[in-house]
Amino acid sequence: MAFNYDSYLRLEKMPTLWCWGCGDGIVLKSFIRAVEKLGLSKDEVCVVSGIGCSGRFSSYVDFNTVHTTHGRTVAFATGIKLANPDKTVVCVAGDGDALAIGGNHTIHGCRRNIDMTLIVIQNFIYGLTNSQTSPTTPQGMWTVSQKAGNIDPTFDGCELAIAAGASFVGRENVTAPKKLEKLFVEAMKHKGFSYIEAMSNCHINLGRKNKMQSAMENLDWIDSITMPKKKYDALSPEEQLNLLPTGILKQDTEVREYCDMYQDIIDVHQGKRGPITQDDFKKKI
Ligand SMILES: Cc1ncc(C[n+]2csc(CCOP(=O)(O)OP(=O)(O)O)c2C)c(N)n1
Repeated sequence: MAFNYDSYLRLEKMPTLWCWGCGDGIVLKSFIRAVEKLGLSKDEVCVVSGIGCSGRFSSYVDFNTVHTTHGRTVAFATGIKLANPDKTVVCVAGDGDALAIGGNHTIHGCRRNIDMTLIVIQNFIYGLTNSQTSPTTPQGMWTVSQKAGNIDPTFDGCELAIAAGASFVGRENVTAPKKLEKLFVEAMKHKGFSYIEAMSNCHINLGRKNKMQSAMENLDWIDSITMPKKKYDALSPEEQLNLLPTGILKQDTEVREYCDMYQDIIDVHQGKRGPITQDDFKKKI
């Protein structure tokens, strides 16, 4: 029997504003399948998104949703999670949203290891506002803000999340929707901050001006610069240059989660326990 996506969608919001062939729809459907696999009711999930094409995500899904300001997804989601620790909180943001204007919140969400999943729809560009450079735009590419070619060095959001302390980090391409779904399942099951990059195409605002005229050409390019972690790890550092590993890149279940630690503070103030000491933290330094 065909999967019933409709029961998870706000059908009155259809069709989406996403361009024909945009990968955001694949992320949306993979996410919905993951929620169903986890057996979560719609009320158990809260989706928070910022501004951007990716930001429309929260309008389309029939969960508890917040469509918040550009770059503030993790900040809003942190408040929501602390007040509702039982909810499965998921942020959806673009690479501009999560890594440029919202980079600070992303770093500190990772550092706190608060239990939520941040899905970054990584399309290498500011899509909604028509092609400005983002922190993940490859050098040399045309953007509307750097028409002579982007000179800004890029960074790898997954490496950033690992370094900042996210306890679960992964990346998958929209060309592998089943793998993406599996990664979402693992990320949402994980207790702690999960950072996921869903590598997607923006053939309209990135591709057209960079010799990738169609969605397929843009997706082929993404496939050409990504590789499963196992294969990637077997390469020399020189061979790894300009390639991005996919799959689960970090999974640490030893680090304490922020809502649990916050409960410790509540317990201290309610006289249920003594003050918090360094022994309360298992985190390796
Ligand atoms: C504070 C603020 N600054 C700038 C904007 C304009 N703006 C809206 S979306 C966006 C970037 C979108 O790019 P990205 O976050 O990568 O998401 P995408 O559209 O590619 O999914 C910008 C700069 C805004 N809405 N608010």
